[in-house]
Amino acid sequence: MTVLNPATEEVVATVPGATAADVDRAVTRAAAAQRGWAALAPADRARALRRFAATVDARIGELAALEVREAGHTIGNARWEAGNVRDLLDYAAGGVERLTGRQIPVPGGIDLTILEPLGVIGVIAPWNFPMPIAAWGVAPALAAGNAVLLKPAETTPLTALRLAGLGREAGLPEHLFQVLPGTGPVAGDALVAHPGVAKIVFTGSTRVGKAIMAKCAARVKRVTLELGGKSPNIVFADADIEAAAASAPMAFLDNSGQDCCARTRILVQDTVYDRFLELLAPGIEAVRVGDPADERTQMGPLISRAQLDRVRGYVPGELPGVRGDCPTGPGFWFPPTLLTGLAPDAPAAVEEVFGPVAVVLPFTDEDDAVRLANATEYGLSGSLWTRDLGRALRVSRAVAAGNLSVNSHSSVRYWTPFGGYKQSGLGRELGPDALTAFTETKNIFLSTEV
Ligand code: TXE
Repeated sequence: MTVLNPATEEVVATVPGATAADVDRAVTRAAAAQRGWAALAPADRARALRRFAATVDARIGELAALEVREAGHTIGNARWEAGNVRDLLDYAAGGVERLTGRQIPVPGGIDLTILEPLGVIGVIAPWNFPMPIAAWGVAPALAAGNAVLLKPAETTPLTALRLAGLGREAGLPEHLFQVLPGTGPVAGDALVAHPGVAKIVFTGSTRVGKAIMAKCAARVKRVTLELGGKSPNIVFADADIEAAAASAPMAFLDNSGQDCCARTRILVQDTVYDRFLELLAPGIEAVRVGDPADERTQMGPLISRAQLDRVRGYVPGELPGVRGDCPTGPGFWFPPTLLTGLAPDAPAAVEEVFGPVAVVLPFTDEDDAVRLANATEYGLSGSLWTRDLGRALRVSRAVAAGNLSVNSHSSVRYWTPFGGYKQSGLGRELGPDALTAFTETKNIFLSTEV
């Protein structure tokens, strides 16, 4: 597989793709490594993960530079992402000794509920946040006593391979955490189909997620899905309009809009619609798009030509709206774009574009806002801006999404749960229950009457 720098289209590296036979070998080796890992004292497992975190911490700059080259992320974002991997490993390490079972009173004996690791976990990661999303699965899965096989996306295998190297450098047992670069239909599918893989953690498109879920059903394989989103950013007339308008551009332009939580549907109460647009438009035009390695850059390129074509398909040039500037090429550039005057059910208003594109739509009252917010098949996240506490809670409850933020756009923290309603996903990642998702619960009853 050829890895391109999306900002320049230069070849960064070529990486051999794993075959089904490679996956099979990796599963056998991972299963052997897992038995020893699960038998370790919790403190020793925790210590190993902390060493892994420290090794990542010492290489933040190197990992970030690699992310800039293979994914086109701005250097500031890339540094944050590498730091996030360190934090995820540290947080998971802190959970190892707290992963405990229960004793539930039952007459005539003693009842034990114990948590067992699942075995070998397959993590299929996307390219939009290659390092953090991989670590969302890898860190808690390892902490709970599992082995992990990580299949990175075709376009972004390099940071994943480097992370596996750092794991070994930190002293993780051989074969416990392996990276299998390869294509979805070959390496990804082989992981999904393999009887030795106990659970699949997938982040990617809803289309592929559904196919993976169907395949997992054949073996009742455990599966966690984190799929697309089309998140609303609801601005009520009683909000701090200036603050809402100032934060709205980067809430959909960060990572060039290639973010499942991007607030791409800006819903504004009709009485403040014109004023909000007046404040918002200059903010979009002012976003600095260009060389992702430049510290001042706010937005880089899209990941690939295919993604650029997809975004262009949703946004033909003649659509009305506000557009910023971007380089012409080489590289996969698309300008910050806000579409105005679209019908609420236009494809760009309800489907995930996954580019620097948002729509702005007016609403009349609270019920109308909730109706519009819920009018997609997705339900991952959303924001609402209001000074009315009652409204904040009512609307947060009424929007069918896994992660809501009030007067903020923050959705993802490694210590709070994250995941989607409806077709945005299945199961939750991160947060205090992250390790439990990588265990099986076993109940044992011991009679005291025999
Ligand atoms: O995703 P794919 P693509 C959305 C976003 C984007 C669209 C297409 O809307 O525009 O999906 O992106 C692996 N068996 N998101 O085509 O194909 C693949 O190799 C097993 C949202 O890149 O779903 C990669 O590792 N695995 C999103 C991973 O699935 C398979 C992140 C994701 O790729 C497979 C990315 C198969 N048959 C895209 N086919 C988010 N939720 O953040 C592919 N893969």
